[in-house]
Amino acid sequence: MYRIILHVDMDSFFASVEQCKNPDLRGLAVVVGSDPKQGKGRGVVSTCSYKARSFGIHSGMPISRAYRLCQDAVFLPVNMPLYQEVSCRIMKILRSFTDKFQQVSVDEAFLDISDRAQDYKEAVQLAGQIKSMIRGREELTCSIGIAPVKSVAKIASDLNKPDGMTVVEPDNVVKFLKPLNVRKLSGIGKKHEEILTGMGIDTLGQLACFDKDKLIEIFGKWGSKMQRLALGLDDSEVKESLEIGSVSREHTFDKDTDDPVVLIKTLDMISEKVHKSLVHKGYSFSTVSVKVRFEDFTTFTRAKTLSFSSQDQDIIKRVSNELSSKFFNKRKIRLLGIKLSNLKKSKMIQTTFDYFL
Ligand code: TTP
Ligand code: MG
Repeated sequence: MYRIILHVDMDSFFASVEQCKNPDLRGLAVVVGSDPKQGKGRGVVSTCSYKARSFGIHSGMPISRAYRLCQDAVFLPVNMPLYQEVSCRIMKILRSFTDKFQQVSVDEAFLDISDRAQDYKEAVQLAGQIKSMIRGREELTCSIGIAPVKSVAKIASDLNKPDGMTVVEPDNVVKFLKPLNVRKLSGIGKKHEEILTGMGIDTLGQLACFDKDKLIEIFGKWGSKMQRLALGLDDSEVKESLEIGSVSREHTFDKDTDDPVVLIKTLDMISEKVHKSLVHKGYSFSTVSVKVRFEDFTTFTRAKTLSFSSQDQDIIKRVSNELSSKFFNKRKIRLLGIKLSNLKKSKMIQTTFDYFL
């Protein structure tokens, strides 16, 4: 018997919440980011409204570049407590539809509704109810993917944004995945895409029928997993994950280096990545750890715990700099990494989790 899984993802979440708070912003190009300073700051774009996207602006882009693309855009700072409050209410709505629920990030969740819907027709009706409840209560839109497995539901929710609904019935899974670019699969980033392209693999269909041993040789275990996912085979359950231990990112240099300028620049880049992941998951941290691996593979870690919980990117940069700079000017470095731990959900989100336990 097949399962029916929904992946719900809010549309341009931070920007849409800002538009709700200030309806004058509706229909405008709204850019939310760190250090926006009316487009003159040095931060990056967290997200932007769909109108802003039509100018080519997107998440991760420097604010200065966004400003060059659209000078009329409204630039706003990230107001995380507000987004977490709204997120908390949305998750509460979603939980009311099923016991099998899994929040994945501040604006997305999986729902296994196999027990609630007889078939895909009923699932579509239920998804419609979810959309109208979120619209009615929060004046926000979301996009929903419906499929028999989580990985396919996630891909589907992203295909018709904003305010979309994409249904992939069990018999259609392979056909649906076949023409899609490999990047659609969560877990395949830019680096893996480049390697796959080099192997002549652009689509999930090509990945699905590629020599499995070769994939394992290049990607290890992930090689066979990605091939299974490309075939629509994903037996992972929808289940609540209340705590994540840590968020970390590493960078291995193409060529070992002792150049302090390169090392500090790389550390800043890793700080940005790890911060992005933290914010996306809706956590704050109180411990920052760094990992330094020298050319001979000797590896050192150092950590610092703050007396408070934070989501501040500058703190990550400052502390990781302080902890790792002691290792600079010694031997050549092969790898740098940053880990954030002692993670906490915001108070609002914790209250909801407690309530439902
Ligand atoms: P996403 O769901 O990836 O993006 P989105 O909701 O803004 O837009 P979409 O309609 O395409 O789903 O991320 C949810 C929120 O997480 C987003 O509103 C802001 C935050 N975020 C960052 O802070 N940095 C990032 O690089 C990304 C991708 C998201
Ligand atoms: Mg979203």
